[in-house]
Amino acid sequence: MKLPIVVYPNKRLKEISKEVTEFDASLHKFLDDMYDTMIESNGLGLAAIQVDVAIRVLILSIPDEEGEQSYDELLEVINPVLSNMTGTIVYQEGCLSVPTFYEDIERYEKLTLTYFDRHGKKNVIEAEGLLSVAIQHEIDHLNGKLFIEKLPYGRRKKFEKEYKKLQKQKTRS
Ligand code: QAP
Ligand code: CO
Repeated sequence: MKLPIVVYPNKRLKEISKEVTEFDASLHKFLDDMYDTMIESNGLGLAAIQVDVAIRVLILSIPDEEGEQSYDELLEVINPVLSNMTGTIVYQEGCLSVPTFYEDIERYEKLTLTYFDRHGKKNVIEAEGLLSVAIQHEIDHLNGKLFIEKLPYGRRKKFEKEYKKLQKQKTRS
């Protein structure tokens, strides 16, 4: 079932999400709903707070070389912790909670992610490139941060102006 997405400037997106303690059927149902929401919205990643639930859960589906998003490639990440961050990478990021805006953002190039899967099993993976960018973007959501907060002052001002203009257009139509 597709869930409604919380969009900027909704204050809910600033909340710090809480650790998951129960890896039960209701969590599994929620993860399935997050997947439907992400796929139907053409997303690569989604954090629980973006569908109005403040728990430390995110999902990622990075397309393969053919640009296909398959369910086997889906990463369900619960209570994530980052370590061994190295290097820098600039990537043009977007966000389902900031629709139609894309900006170049600098992140770590490589990192180690430690997390729990839906059954509460601990996993450790190494990530680089787009996967590394996506992990950092989604973990920022768990800490109440959006990618637009990383923009330099001038670009942030320009964004706010254009975003407000777009929202006015939306309310008129
Ligand atoms: C986060 O972003 C991310 O504006 C996921 O109109 C960002 O799925 C991961 C989207 C950069 C890796 C690199 C955005 C869809 C989707 C929009 C998304 C839109 C429709 C964004
Ligand atoms: Co986002």
